[in-house]
Amino acid sequence: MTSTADFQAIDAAHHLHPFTDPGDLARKGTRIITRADGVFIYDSNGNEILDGMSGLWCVNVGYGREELVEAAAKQMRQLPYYNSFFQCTTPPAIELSEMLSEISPAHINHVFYTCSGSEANDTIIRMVRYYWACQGKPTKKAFISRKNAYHGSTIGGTSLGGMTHMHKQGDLPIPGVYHINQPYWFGEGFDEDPNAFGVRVAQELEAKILELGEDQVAAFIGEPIQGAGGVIIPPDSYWPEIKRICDKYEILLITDEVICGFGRTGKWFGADYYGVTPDLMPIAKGLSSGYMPIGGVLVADHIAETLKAAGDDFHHGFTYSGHPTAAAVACANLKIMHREGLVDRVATELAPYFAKVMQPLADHPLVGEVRTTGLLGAVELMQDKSSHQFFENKGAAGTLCRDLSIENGLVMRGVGSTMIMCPPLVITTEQLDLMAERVAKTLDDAAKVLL
Ligand code: PXG
Repeated sequence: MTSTADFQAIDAAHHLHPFTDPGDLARKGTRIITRADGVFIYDSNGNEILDGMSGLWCVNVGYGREELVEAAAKQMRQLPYYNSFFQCTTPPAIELSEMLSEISPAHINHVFYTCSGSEANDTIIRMVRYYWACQGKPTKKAFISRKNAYHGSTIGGTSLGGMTHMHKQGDLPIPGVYHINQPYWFGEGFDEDPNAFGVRVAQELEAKILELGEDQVAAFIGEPIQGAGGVIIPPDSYWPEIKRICDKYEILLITDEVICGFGRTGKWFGADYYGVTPDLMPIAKGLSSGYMPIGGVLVADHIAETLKAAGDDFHHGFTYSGHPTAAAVACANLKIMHREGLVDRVATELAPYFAKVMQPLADHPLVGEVRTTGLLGAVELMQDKSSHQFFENKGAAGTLCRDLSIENGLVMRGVGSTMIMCPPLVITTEQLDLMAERVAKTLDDAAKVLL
């Protein structure tokens, strides 16, 4: 059997990892995850670690689901691959499209398949501009997004996203993408009433539309709750105000459901949670619980009908759009979610329990705020909470805490100095207790170094 040291040496010699400083990783050595079951992952040294991040926000039904393995094997035996170009498709892609239309809002009944969330957002840029051109409004091209948003890592996804460290590499964003402030009350509006703050930052959208001209603006895009940006949960006033503005100026609304979709908030989609009706929803991750790479764009009827009436091809698509094996696994995944009532279970049982076990951590001397919605959670570290003072080097505090967390048997991510969590939707209340215990122990350990 290959030893951990051998694995690490080979990895360092040949593998460039995403979002990683390759020199630093080669010195430290990669953690090699060899298997997983339920909510636990196991590394090559035999450590059992509670996966508080569902892989990367995706393993909603948990690890070790034989049904998904079977769905893939069965489909691969029957028809491992065929494309959905040239007037063709496959039964799993058909079945999945219908299942998606059943769970999505009533006016959303079409899907365009991709392999990832990034490709979904690139698809959206092209589809939205084409839609407006078909509507006789070809000047409506601009996208308005938020600072610190994450919409993927392709050129389109990075541009729509608002991460400046990503923009610096590769001369991005592309022209025609504008970023307004995020609804990050704890970090950027702490001295205001949260709902007044929510309305104020939402109204930056209106100001930007007026600045650019309504006839230039195609769409607004936002994650219902920002994930990679640090689980930023907007005040309740935010999304209704955004929707009002989009309607007023005839701007398409895109809710990026790559993280919030598929039960994460206790509703099928984040848009349902906030009671807003989007025109387009990029999806990925929880669609297959990460068992297969598959994503897509859920498309509202008025857009789908416009494309159908255009009399031209939509010149866009991927070899693996509607991949039958990935689609078969996604269908099986959604069947598990229905059968086990996972979305309702999050809403009625797990979300309240998660909030209950996490909230007491707000009293910890290192913690400024604890926030949760559904099974998304954040614990924000602070140098001095009495004076609302953040750490000078937020990243160092978060990284230290993340590393300690893994030593304590819990995968928790650090975004700046915010520790974030997103456990599988099959986690039990006992396992949530264990998770909260490990977070508490990690905070104690981190406080010894940081305070
Ligand atoms: N939109 C959102 C809201 C996402 O969270 C994407 C699009 C892109 O999906 P793909 O499948 O292309 O990765 C994402 C992905 C992190 C992290 O550090 C988050 C994501 C991906 C990688 C890292 O939290 N989210």
